[in-house]
Amino acid sequence: AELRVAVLGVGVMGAFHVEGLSSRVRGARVTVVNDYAADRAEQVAASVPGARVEADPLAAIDAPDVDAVLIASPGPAHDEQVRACLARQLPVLCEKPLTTDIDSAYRIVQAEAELGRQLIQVGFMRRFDSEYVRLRQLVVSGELGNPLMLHCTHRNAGVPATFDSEMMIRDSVVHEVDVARFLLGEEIATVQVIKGAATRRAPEGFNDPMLVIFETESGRVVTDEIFVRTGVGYEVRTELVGELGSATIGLDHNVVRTGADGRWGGEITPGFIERFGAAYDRELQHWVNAARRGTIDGPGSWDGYAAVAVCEAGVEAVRTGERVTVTMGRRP
Ligand code: ISE
Repeated sequence: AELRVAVLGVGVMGAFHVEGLSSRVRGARVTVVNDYAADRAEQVAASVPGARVEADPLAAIDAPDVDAVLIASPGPAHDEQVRACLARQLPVLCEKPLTTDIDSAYRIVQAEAELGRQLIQVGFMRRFDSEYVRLRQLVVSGELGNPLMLHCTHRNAGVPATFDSEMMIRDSVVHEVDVARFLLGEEIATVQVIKGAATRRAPEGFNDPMLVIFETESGRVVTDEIFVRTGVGYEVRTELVGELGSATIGLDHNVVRTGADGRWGGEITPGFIERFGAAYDRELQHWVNAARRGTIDGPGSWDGYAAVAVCEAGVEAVRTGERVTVTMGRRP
């Protein structure tokens, strides 16, 4: 039978997932839509035959016509919604961050472990991007030798005015945290943040861009330039430096090189939907297939928790200017 999905939060990401579940992904359909903005929920539900609005997210999770839940609400809403899904033993795809503080994320890890099976997939879509998959293969095959460093660039054209340094860490850098764990196969041990000069596009007192420096448990170094108000486009690049060579991804996306007026040029993807659209769909299909089989196996609550733990240290590193050690509980 088709997987009947409730989608909580239909902003840019949630609305894209509703479209994906309704058209590009097989084996699922959206039955319930929820958003704190009622008109937004109505508008999205109206675009899907058979979907209805449920004003209360917890009622949406409890609805009889819901087999699985996709959470794309703002980060602070995740904790309660994920726990309600666990209580009903429903498969859930939760957008990053899993939660916005380390204790709630760890409680979720423990609650899921007590159930004895994986129900949560966390929305780290880069693991489903063909270029990141290729990088991981290069690491596993040993072609580049022992990986020594990772250099990441993460730039957004723009973000909402409220997007402060803490959100830059928890909502944006969280992706590089997962990429580093995914590619290197180990935990991150320390975080340091260098602020530098800020763009005039940022509100007074905001630190944008920042350079984040991670050190892994084995001592590998990962750098991440996070710059969310470039006014240029969406640029996500990663270079892996190994003992035998290096590899870079994210240089060109859907690029058409044009020549006119004695100049050549191309376009940069404007945002994450254009850059990672295919990865989001693959992520979603993977989750739907797994939920129908009854065994969720994508990036899970532990990956979500580890990322929250590193981001927590990152937020402290922004505040103190110190190199901060990541504190993590034991994996159940
Ligand atoms: C957003 O929430 C994302 O997840 C994007 O991938 C990231 O590039 C952006 O900075 C975040 O705000």
